[in-house]
Order: sequence, then C-alpha cells, then structure tokens
Amino acid sequence: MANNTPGKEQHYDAEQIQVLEGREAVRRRPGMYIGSTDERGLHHLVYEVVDNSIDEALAGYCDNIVVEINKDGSVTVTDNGRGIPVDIHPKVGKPAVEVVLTVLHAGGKFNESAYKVSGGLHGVGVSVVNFLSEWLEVKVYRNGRIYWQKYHRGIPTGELEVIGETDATGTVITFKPDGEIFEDLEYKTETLVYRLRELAFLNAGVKITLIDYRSDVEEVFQYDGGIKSFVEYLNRNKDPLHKEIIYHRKEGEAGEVEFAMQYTTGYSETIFSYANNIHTHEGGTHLTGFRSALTRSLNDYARRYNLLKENDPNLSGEDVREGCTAVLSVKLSEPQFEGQTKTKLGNSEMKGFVENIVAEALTIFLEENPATAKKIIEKAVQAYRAREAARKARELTRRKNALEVSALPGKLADCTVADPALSELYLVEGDSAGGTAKQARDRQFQAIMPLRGKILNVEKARLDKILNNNEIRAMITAFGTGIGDEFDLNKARYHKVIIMTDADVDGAHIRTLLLTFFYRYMRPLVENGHVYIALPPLYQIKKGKDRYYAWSDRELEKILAELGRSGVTIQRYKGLGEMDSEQLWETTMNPETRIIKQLSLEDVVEADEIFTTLMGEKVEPRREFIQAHAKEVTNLDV
Ligand code: 0RA
Repeated sequence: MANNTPGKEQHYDAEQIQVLEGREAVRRRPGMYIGSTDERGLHHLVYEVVDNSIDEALAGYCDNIVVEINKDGSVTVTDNGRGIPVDIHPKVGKPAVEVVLTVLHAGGKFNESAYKVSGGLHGVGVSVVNFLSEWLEVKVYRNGRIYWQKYHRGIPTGELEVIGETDATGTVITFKPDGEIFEDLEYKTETLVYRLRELAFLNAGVKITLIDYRSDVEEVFQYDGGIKSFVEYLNRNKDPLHKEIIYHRKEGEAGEVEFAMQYTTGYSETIFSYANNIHTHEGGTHLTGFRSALTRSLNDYARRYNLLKENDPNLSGEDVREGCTAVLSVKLSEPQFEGQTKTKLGNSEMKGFVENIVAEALTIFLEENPATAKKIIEKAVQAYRAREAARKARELTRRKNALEVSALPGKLADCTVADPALSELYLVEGDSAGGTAKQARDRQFQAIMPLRGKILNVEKARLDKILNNNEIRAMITAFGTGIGDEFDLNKARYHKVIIMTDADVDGAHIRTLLLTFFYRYMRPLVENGHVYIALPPLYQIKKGKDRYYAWSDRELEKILAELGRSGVTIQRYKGLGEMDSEQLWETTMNPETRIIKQLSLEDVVEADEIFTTLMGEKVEPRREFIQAHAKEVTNLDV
C-alpha cells in the first residue's frame, strides 16, 4: 500500500472511489445486478461464479468444476482453470485477483474469452457476488503457489497472501450470502441440480460435481454428447419417432450455432433455446431462424418427393413442430438480451445466420435419411389434418355459443360484480372443497369453479382432444378469453385466477397440469400476472378459544414458543377438506388475511420444465419422481 509518487496516489484514490461506488451501488440496488433478492437471486450468486469457471472451460483451460454446499450455508466453487491472475495491476498497484473481486465489471478486462455474456443477469462479474456476501474467500493456484485472500461484505480483510506451493492451477471461491441482503439463505439442491446439469449438457465434456454436505448428496454431471445427450434426456420418457438424433454444429461470422433434435410420437413441442448458455425462455432471433428453417426444409422436402399433394397447402410451423424435441444453442460475442425477463435474444443478425445453417444441415439430413424423413413428414401431415378438424369443431362451438345466451358452465358459481378488474376466480381441487369454498366466499367478487377428477394432460393430447375435455372447456368458457392464437386478454372475465389445491402431491400435480395448460395456450394470462396460487396454512394451533395458523414449520415453532406448550392442540391440515367454510375464508380466501402468490412467467416455465421431466408417455419415471419427492412437496411447488 506504500505509495510515494503523488500522481500514482491520485490514480489510486480514483480507483479506490470506483471500488467503493461499485460496492455501494450493488448493495443499495442488488436487484439491478442479480435480478432479485429472493430465492432466485440467491441462486444467481452460484451461477455467476460457475459461469466464470465455464468461461475458462470454453477457452479450453478447464474441464472440472465442483460446487459444494457447506453446512454453514456457504458455497464453494472449485475449478481447474488457469486461476485468476495475481500479478500486480500497474495502475491500481494491486493483484489482479483483488481487482476482479472488488471492481464492478473488472473481470472482462482481464479475461478476453470470446463468448462472455454481457447484459442479462449473468456475466455481471464475481465482484457482485463478493459485494453481496457476508464473507468471501478466494484461493488461486497459479505460478506454483497457492494464494489466499478474504473479504468482508466486499472489502478485503487483508492483502493477498501466499499460503503454500502447488503444481496445480485453478480457482477456489467460497462465499456466504449476506443475510442483510437476502430474504432467504437456504440453497435448494434441486434448483442447483437443474442448472448444473443443464450447463453440463451445454458444454460437452465438462465435468460438474455437486456435493451437498447438508444431506450428503453427491451428483456428477458430464456429457460427452453435449446437447445431443440433452435431447436424449428430454425424450427419455417418450417414444422417439426415429432412432438417430439430428445434430449439427457450425461456426461462422456471427458466432457459433449448435442444434440437436428428435421427433417423438407425442404432440407437444419442446424446443429449448440458449444464447451463451442462458436459457432464452422468451425465444428471440435465433429461435425464429430455427423455426423458419424447420418449416422451410420440411416443406421443400415434402414437395420434392410428392409427400404433399399438389393441392395441399404448405405445412404450417405448428404442424412441423408437433412432437419435436430440440435444443438450440448459440454463442455470440455481444448478445443483446431483451424482453420482460431479459431472456429474449435480440441480435438481428442471428435470425438469418441460424436459419441458413439449420436449413442446410436439415436438408442434408433428410436427403441422407429418407425413411426418417418420410416418418417426420407423415407426422406433420397428420398434425395438419387434426388441426383442420379442430378448427372446424371450434367454429361449430362458437356458432353454438352465439346462439345460447348463457353459455357459462353449470359448475361455475359466478360472482355478482361485472367489472373483471374486481373479480376473482378460484379454481378449486375437488367438488367437496369446491362446496366449502362456495359457502366461504364473498359472492360479490369471488367466483368458484370446482375441478373434478384429473385434468387432461395437455402434453399428451392434441388440441382437438383438449377442446373436448369438459374441465378444460368449462375453464375456457369461464375465463372468456379463448385460447391459442385466438386468446384475447381484453375479454378476460376475471383479473385474478387463483388456483387452490391441497398441499400434497396430487394437488401439486393438478397445479402443474393447470400451469402447463396456461403456459401453452393462455400465456398472456401468466405474462400479465393474472395467475395466482392460494397458499392454505399447514397447521392450526388451538389454545382455549383462540386459533392460530402457521404456514411453515418455522412459523409453527414460533407460535408454540409464544403460547407455551400446555393446553395447546395442533392440527396438521392434509387437505382443504379439513377446513370448514369459516376457516377457509379466514386463512385462504379473505383478501385481508390470505396468502396468495402471484406467478411470473418464469414460475410457469419452471412448471413446464418439471412437466416435461415428469409427465412423458411412460409412467414409471414419474412415479419414481413423485415418490422421491413426496415428502418435500416444495419441489413440485411453483
Ligand atoms: C480473469 C482473467 C483470467 C481468468 C479469470 C479471470 C478467471 C476467473 C475465475 C472465476 C472463477 N474461476 C475463474 N477462473 C479464471 C485469464 C487468466 C489468464 O489469462 O491466464
């Protein structure tokens, strides 16, 4: 720190100010840097560090990453990359590693990896993780030495030290998220498993290990097949229409494109798109290019080999995507992320770039695999015919509705106010709870619709069959919005749709089915925040005439501690059916006292992903999953 030249000192001060400003800015408005300070933001800290290790892997220097969740709630990320540089930064007079960890966006200045992520939430720099951690420790293995430094809320507690010698290279970062910043400090194994597995698929060969010392769970993810293995994984519970997975990778001026796809005999479309390892939930230019290529090359092939009759119209995009499972991954140097959740790729050059590469590769594949090509085209033609039939059926029901004045379903107990902005619709699991809810509600603004039996699994059914399902038809009519291309939010009869199910596996299943339906056929309803989940309490605590409710085990403990244990009875609610109408009103329906959770598009995407994992054609894996998670319904929770 000794610094005698005045000029240098000035510079040092300027840098020092920059450090402080970065730290203060991040701590004052963490959401700007990591999206939020809830569970999602908390997990983002891990992703940010791992992204840096993945960058080392992409640059060809790292093939092993270990993520450990420690018992004290801290997380350790270890990689065998080059190690963060430790040489003294000439301007700042400090080791580069300290600059990387204390100056906002400094990482990029040292590390010129081609496809670093800019914009979006990832790629903000490890300094952000440091600023938002109660403490952080870094160990660098480099130049034959082991270097060590520790920070407290982003401020070094001392200088970088040499603590040993080594032949290895790499970086070890351990951080403890700051309780002053984050609402919830508990890492969810499942969430990390999901993301780390995804990263392993997207970066072929890289070995990623997750060790959770809280439960002694260890999982290793390594896929030499990369996104080809990803498609295999996504289709593992489905019936493939053809054996081989179509795969192609190409680099060009705009970056790098890689895709893998395989059709199944099912009806849903599962296309995951990524830009620089970020899941582009909202799609974007790369996905548009991919879709155009698919439609164009399949139609060209079908025409060339007379698989479509002369008078048949072209196959539509929807037709050629039915049953298609695909992963599209692009890497580019300056990605632009747009959209509500910053997960839509905006770079205009990517559309044509991806379209040309994919169309060329698909055309070659179809020419070289005529038997598979025929199966794929035949499936798309069938999809086209089914859609035509569905359209005709829909026109019929529309005409019928126009004639009948009150087309509202009989099972709907509607509310009396006419203003949709004031109206709520409760979708309730089962007739019995539905009955209680009807008694409990404020009929002025609360409408109730009980859902009986199983809701159709929309993953497995075509639109025409979906429209024949009574529960779904009743729901669509009650909403008033229509579905799919004809969905019109302006016609919504309620601005709040509240899903109320039991807090058990069946309830979670029904909820997942509903959310998947909304995601696929009524997405604007979700995007605009009209979908909610009612959270009934888990416990009722009685002492004398007083009743208390607890929504978690922690809350239960708190109440018990306050009341003392004597004369107290605890009831654990297993289902909505155990509440009478007064209790249901008080805990779950009265806007003054209830807890409802507004769902974002991301929540529903998660449900859809769980759905893809769970509800395939084959029953066995789903049963295993549900059994494995029966005790912690939170994993199915959205
Ligand atoms: C700056 C420059 C270089 C590597 C890194 C940072 C780096 C950061 C992290 C964070 C976790 N693991 C990491 N590994 C590397 C380039 C190093 C060089 O040029 O030798």
